Amino acid sequence: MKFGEKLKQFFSGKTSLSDELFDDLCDLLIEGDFGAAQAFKTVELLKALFKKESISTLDVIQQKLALFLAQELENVKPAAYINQKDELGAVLLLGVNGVGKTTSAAKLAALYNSKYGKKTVLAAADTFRAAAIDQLKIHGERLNTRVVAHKQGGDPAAVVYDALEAALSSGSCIVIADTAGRMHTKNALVEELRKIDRVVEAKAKNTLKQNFSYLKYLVLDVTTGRNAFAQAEVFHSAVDLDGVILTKYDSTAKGGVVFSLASELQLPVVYLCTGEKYSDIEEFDPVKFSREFAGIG
Ligand SMILES: Nc1nc2c(ncn2[C@@H]2O[C@H](COP(=O)(O)OP(=O)(O)OP(=O)(O)O)[C@@H](O)[C@H]2O)c(=O)[nH]1
Ligand SMILES: [Mg+2]
Repeated sequence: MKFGEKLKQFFSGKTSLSDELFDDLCDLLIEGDFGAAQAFKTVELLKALFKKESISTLDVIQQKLALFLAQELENVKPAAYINQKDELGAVLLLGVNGVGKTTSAAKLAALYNSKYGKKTVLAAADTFRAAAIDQLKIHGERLNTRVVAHKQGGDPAAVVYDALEAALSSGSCIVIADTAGRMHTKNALVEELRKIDRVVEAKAKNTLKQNFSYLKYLVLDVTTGRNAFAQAEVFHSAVDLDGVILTKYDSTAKGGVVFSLASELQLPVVYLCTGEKYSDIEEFDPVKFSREFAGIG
């Protein structure tokens, strides 16, 4: 059951507003992967509204909750997307093991092509495992997209550099770099990301004359709940992320972590992935997401 369904049932099962109801709502928000402090703050705000505006019906509280949540998401820096006018661009996909980086790289290649009419180059910057390079090559073949790869064990920054060169020579192209899954607790691996980041920055500044979109997206598996937030904190402090791709929002996902990413890290979600097919990706819509989370619609 989606979390919004739970909230819907919660509201429909109650008849009147009471302190107990607000306490239960707080517990439910925490269960939905809200941080405890934030759940408490949200419920206090609703309580204050309830007293000030003498709200007496539950559906108004539910509407106010959805509105408040959407505002929280809209208060962060605007979601950063590839500028369609830019001839060249690079998107770096980061994240821990198994969250869906490689799948998301392929989905983005398909999306940029179908939506913006852009060519893409996939950069196999996950050089840890030979299988990872092969996995990206299979996607490249299916999508008819060039894949730039080196040998297993190679320098990931060099792969991204070569992919940028390939994009440059083809005129108009977006590089999408798949990187190795790394524990956010391992400093050496996080340092390696900084190196890739420096290479792209330097290339953009020194060589590329055209306007250049450069985006760093963290891929988070929404089913990992609050752990996803801990991952975001580390990656964001290492490389200053532009946004989050939230994957696996297709099963029993809760999704409350989205509000912590916004309010505590000012980090917007840019895409929501809801399955394994190339088309299972959509631009994140804060109002729609908040309404769904609050069990409306
Ligand atoms: N249901 C669902 N499955 C997904 C989604 N995105 C990725 N997956 C699946 O999650 C698994 C891991 O995906 P990968 O793309 O290989 O993840 P990764 O982050 O590249 O993994 P590593 O390279 O091992 O770190 C695969 O079985 C994917 O099919 C999604 O949005 N929904
Ligand atoms: Mg991978």
